[in-house]
Amino acid sequence: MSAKKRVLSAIQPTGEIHFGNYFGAVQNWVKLQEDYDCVYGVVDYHAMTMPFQPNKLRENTWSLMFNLVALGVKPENLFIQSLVPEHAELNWIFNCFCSYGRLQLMTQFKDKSQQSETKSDGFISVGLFDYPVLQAADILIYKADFVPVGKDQDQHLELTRMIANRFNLQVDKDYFVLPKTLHSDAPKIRSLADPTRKMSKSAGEKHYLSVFEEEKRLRKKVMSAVTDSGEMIGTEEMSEGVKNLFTIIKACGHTDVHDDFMTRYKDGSIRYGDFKGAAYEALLSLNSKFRENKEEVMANKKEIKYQIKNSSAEIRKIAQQTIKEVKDLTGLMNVKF
Ligand code: AQP
Repeated sequence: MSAKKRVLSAIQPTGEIHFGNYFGAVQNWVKLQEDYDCVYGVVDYHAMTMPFQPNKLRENTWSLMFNLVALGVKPENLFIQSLVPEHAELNWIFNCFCSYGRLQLMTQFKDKSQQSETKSDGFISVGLFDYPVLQAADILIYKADFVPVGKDQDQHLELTRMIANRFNLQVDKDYFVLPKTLHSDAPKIRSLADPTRKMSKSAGEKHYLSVFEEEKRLRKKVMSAVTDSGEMIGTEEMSEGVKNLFTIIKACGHTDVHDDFMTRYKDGSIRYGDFKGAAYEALLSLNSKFRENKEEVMANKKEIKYQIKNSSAEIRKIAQQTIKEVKDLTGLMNVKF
């Protein structure tokens, strides 16, 4: 067994990867691969919790895999959730360790159930309600020490620790590790069009920037970012829109540019047109690199698919061992694997 601490995180195959996903989570995933035993999932069971198209799900799953590899995630660290059905088995067991009342408090369910209701004739799936329990299973099945995610996942991570704790108490053993949340320096990237909300796909096209965004569209979206009317410049206050652009420039690694504009903000000489231009340049430097990587990845699609099928099978062995132990601890029937 590896002596390294384990990191687990996951992303849903629901479309493109945006810069919120990247700065909040995936950028960290890539960095952590150096020093940790990393397990990263494309969680297709989760993608079924909102209205979805069965004939698109597999395609979306592979497309997300290729995109993650283009961003620097190593294929050997990746797995596809539905190739590890033990997640669903542990989900059921955890349903019995999580109270209905606690699950009702999840704010993401409140937001997403409204979206689901609008999109599909008032239909809200039990899966959407139960999603955080499946997420707890995703994490705990690998006994992860750290979970790099964006700020929107804090409540779900708290629930995960609560489930682990309850399980440990009931079986009278410190069996599950209580995982720690890892935030990047940019745990909440906001929509450029409406900085009161987070950058997200479900809010609509203008509310997110794809990491592979076509250059012209990237420019248009960044140059039309909402800032403020200018009367806050030089004061202690900073509008969410301006703060967001500073965060983005820094997250792109353009620290000098960030510091220079911060000085200009403080002394009142900043011009938002130039500032947005700098944010665009910073994003473009990453975006161009990603688009280049993507071409290379797409030329090796077949090999990457093969690698990920193998890595899913390897990673599954960890999950199978956990399920075996959980069944022993809870009195469920076990057969030898
Ligand atoms: N705006 C964000 N800022 C920082 N981190 C973010 N994450 C998501 N949005 C932001 C983090 O990205 C990881 C993957 O999240 P997900 O699987 O929920 O991805 P998604 O469905 O593609 O995210 P969206 O676009 O935000 O979906 P909707 O609109 O459906 O809610 C997680 O670690 C998350 O914290």
